[in-house]
Amino acid sequence: MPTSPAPPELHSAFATHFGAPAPALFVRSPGRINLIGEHIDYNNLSVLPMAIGRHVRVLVRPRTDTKVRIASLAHGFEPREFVLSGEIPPYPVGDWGNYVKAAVQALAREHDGLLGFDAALDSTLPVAAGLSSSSALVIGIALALLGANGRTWNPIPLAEMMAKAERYTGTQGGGMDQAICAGAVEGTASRVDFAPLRITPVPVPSDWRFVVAHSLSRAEKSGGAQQTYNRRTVECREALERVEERIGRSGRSGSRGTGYRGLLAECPAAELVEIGAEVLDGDLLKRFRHVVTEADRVSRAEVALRASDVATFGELLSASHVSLRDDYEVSSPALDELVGIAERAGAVGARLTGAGMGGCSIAVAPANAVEGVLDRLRTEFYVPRAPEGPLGDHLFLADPAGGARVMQLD
Ligand code: NG1
Repeated sequence: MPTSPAPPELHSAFATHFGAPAPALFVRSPGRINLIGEHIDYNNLSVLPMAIGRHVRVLVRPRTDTKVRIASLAHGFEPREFVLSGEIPPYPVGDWGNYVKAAVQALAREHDGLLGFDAALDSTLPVAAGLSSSSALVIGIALALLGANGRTWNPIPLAEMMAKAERYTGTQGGGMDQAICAGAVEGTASRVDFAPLRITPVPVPSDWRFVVAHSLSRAEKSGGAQQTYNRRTVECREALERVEERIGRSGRSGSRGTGYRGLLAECPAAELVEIGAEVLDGDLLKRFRHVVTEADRVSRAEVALRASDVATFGELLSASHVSLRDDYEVSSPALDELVGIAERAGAVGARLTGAGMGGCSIAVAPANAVEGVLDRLRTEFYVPRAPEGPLGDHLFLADPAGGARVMQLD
């Protein structure tokens, strides 16, 4: 067999499901950690994610009709088959095949004459872990379909299209994950700006280390976490409307209709928090305070990253976690514990990453302190819980990786 960048077990799975001839394309689509800027992308505020070297991997063979057949190596993900069109009826809510349909339907609406494909896929990303396995799948499928049809693609328009497309699955998500997955540059994190989408690579200093630690509970965005997530998007809108009304009345107009970004362009975050406290209370005040202070932390974190100032960067990460825990209320006891252990073990900062409500934490540490952090997480969190599978599935270092790619096989 000629050498292939795809693992042999994926080739075997493809042959078992679909027989000869061999697949023609291999797609690799990365997950991400979000360094900072959590739950603000859907408010059109900038975020700072980094693609990592764990991927959804797809072997693809073009078809001469409009069928899409797909098999996953992951346990519990049954094969799926449907016909490509601009109106694809969804599977029941929570079915993994809806991520496949989301990408295919969106592209079928945009491009005439697309034909289907057969594909086998696997993933080196933990599922429902806040590492964006869902968008890695959506972008991976989009590239499989485009590649199978010999179409070219550009990261920005593809990411914009797929951010909208993924809402087919029922989550009213922002566009961070699709953007970093499609547009990441190796060795860098990216500042992602929205409306219009822009991706600006920011180099990651070579002696910074990012520790990813799974809380061992899933952030099931196709289940209860989806309702919480969607409710937060509504709460953010309500809080914004009330503050805009107030600012309009007090003569600070110009911000009406321009959203959180407009507010932050006119007022420093600290002042906005004070204004918010006059017109909001309870949950809405808390959500508002998280959004505006998190946006401010993103700007400062980008400056710290560019200046290789790991101490300031770490402080901002830890402050972000406190805000997500207390004001946005999307942490969990296990995530708080992971963050606490990492900080006590010498990480300069730590926080939950992604949507929260389970999933992973990240910690940042200088290279010379990282072994201590890994060791304490292992002994204090994982050893007592004895999770199934190798420890490296739950606790690992993340390096800044490049974006999704399509490779032709010989
Ligand atoms: P994850 O962690 O992949 O569930 C979700 C959203 C992001 C962003 C983060 C919170 C999707 C596909 N992803 O990510 O847009 O809002 O939560 O910052 O909805």
